[in-house]
Amino acid sequence: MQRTYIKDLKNKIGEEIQISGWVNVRRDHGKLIFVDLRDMTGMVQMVVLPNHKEAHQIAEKIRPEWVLEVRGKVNQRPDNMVNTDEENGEIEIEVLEIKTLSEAKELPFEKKAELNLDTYLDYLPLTLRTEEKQAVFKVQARVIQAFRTFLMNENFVEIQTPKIIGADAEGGAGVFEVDYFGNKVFLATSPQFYKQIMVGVFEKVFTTGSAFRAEKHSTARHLNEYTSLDFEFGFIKDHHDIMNLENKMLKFMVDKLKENCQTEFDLLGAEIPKVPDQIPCLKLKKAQEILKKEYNENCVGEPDLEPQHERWLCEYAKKKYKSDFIFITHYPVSKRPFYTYEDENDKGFTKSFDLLFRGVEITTGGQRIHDYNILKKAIKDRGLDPANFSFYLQAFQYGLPPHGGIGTGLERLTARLLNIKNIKEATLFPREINRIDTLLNK
Ligand code: AMO
Repeated sequence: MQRTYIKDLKNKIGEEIQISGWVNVRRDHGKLIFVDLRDMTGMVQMVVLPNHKEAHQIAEKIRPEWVLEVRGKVNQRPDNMVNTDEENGEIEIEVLEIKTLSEAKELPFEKKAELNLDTYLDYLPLTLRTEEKQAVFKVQARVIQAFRTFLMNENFVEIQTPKIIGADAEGGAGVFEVDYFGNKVFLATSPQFYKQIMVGVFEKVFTTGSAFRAEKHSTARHLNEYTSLDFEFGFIKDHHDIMNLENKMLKFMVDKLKENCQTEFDLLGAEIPKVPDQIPCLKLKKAQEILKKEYNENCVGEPDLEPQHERWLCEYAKKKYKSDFIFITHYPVSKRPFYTYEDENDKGFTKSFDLLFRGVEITTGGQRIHDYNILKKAIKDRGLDPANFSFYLQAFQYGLPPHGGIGTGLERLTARLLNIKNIKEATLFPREINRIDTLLNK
């Protein structure tokens, strides 16, 4: 018999069917055994009657997470048993035969139990199976899909970039060293060099993949391995072209989330954000003046924003512009990686930006230096040796147009979309200083 997915059972009342899935819960009522079975499409209540002896004997033993193949009959529930709040609340499967595909050991805690973060992380193969966690990562999958679809519609070409690299792009960021057959190389902190090189090949490119940062601290917004959503394109006028494209991409993404993920947002009690036609945009200096005026915070002239400043600026953007997003531009040259373009009309400051969303920076982007000699000088000015970047520099010797792009942290974006406080809960298998799957100090 062919398998029926649980979501399709409603249309098969009175029919004999076969379903497969995991036991969510078993409840015994005298001789009747009720089992909720779930598959990738939903959940249904099954009842095992004592007259189906063989099935009943198996049902007496099964525990949550056992994997079953069940033959049964789809019955309409009696009126007094209908539960309109429940998915499939009007039907019930009368079990005729059970085949155990896999047993599960006793669970260490109730699936619905509130767990502390460490316990949640210790048992991910199990704790990821809740409806809430499924919702988080379904939304995340849709975020990537929307990013990809939007850019492909805009004629961008998807590329894959290496994760083992010879020289680091991001400067300030912590870098993991790797022993590569006796040579010291690094794990990529971003796809930066390669996406720029590929502008010389395809003009418009994007990539999604792991980026590695040797963050020595464990915070609610940092991971040691995260997923970076990057695009890069040529023939721009300035950084506004890039911000406009990201703005358009976010609008598309939010539309797709409304289309496909409203149930997941409702389940998690989160609101799909509105993306304005023009996300508000402030220069860093102006943002700092606002912080002083509105929040009595004197940070004017500081080279960067603190996390609390980002939260305040988002609060301000919500109040003043009714926007969950705000761009901050013109960070000082000294605070940005060497490839960042200096604004010729605002010397010392860059045509680069961060995008803040619900209190956290989710994107960095900007125009890049495309002139070989200026870039070489920028490398030297940082005390770095251009010879270490000779491979990347070739792209500029053989002609690169004015270009720029963005990098967005997928997990930060997911966390902010769904109001998840700690980024680790928006990451399937988070890597942090104390843990690679299991605690490192154990
Ligand atoms: P940046 O270093 O600001 O810029 O990183 C871009 C975005 O990546 C995310 N991110 C992180 N997420 C989780 N844990 C981390 N440790 C972490 N570090 C960064 C953030 C951040 O906004 N090459 C540039 C991008 C560009 O200009 O195109 C870059 O990597 O969401």
